[in-house]
Amino acid sequence: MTKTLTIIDSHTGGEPTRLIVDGGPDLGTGPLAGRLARLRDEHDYLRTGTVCEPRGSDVLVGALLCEPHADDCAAGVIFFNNVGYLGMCGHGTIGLVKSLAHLGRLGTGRHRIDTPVGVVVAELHADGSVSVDNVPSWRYRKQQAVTVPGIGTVTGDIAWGGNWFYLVEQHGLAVEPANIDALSAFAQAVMQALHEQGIAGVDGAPIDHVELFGPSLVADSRNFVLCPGKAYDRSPCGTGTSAKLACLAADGKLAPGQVWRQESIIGSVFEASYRPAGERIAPTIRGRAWIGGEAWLVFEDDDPFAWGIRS
Ligand code: PYC
Repeated sequence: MTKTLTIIDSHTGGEPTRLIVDGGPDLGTGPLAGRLARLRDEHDYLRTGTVCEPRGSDVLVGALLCEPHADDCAAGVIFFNNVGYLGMCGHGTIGLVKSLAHLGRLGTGRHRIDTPVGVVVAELHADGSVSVDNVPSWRYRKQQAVTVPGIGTVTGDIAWGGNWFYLVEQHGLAVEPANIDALSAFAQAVMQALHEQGIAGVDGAPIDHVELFGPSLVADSRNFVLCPGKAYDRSPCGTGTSAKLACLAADGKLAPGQVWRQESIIGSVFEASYRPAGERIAPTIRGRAWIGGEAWLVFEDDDPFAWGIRS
């Protein structure tokens, strides 16, 4: 039987989010982490059908709107991309809030959002921007070296911002749009070397994002973020900016409440700051999303690629 899904497409500083509003599988109840596992194990076709080609592309992040489990949440969400699932997604949360506001389901003010890695609080501001109080973030390792074949020794910090990041300041590359191929190749080589050498986050959690930094003319820094599926983030990356704040805070380079402006490789900017949270920090990321479309995705019975071409 032909199946349809209702979606809203948005982009946050250039990075797209496809929100599935209706038509997804029944994942039962309980914490979002358990429902993510059911989606991954029993209904992965939803991910591949909505974000992989021929309907999607490597850069698209999917978001499945769910009933929340945690108290007083306005919505629950599970994020995924061309190769798997994301614990949290900053640009995606900004896109989610914009899309729910577009549907008339949210107004200005603060809203709790349930995710597989905990509750985040998002605020829709009167000017249309959205700030996200992200999950507690922290630096796990300072200046961890990795030997990268063909490149040499690279050093970077390992930090958690809702996903695991390896953050590199010294790489010898210009962080400019004209250099995206070289930045991608470098970051992919680093990611592969990290995996091969068993350099990981807590409990061996794979580091699935590599973040490279350079100077910016309009912000405090410009970044290039390689995502797990080898696409680069067009936005400054909410979880990556949270990881960056954790490193700056740990080095005593950014005071609580001080604003850090993070520019993306294509020139979009997030504003970020943090509050101390014990050994960790509580980051807030502010950015803007825009609606790109409202549609029904149609999955025909006899379409051999109805549920996507796996990356
Ligand atoms: O904004 O956190 C983010 C994000 C993660 C992957 C792509 N964007």
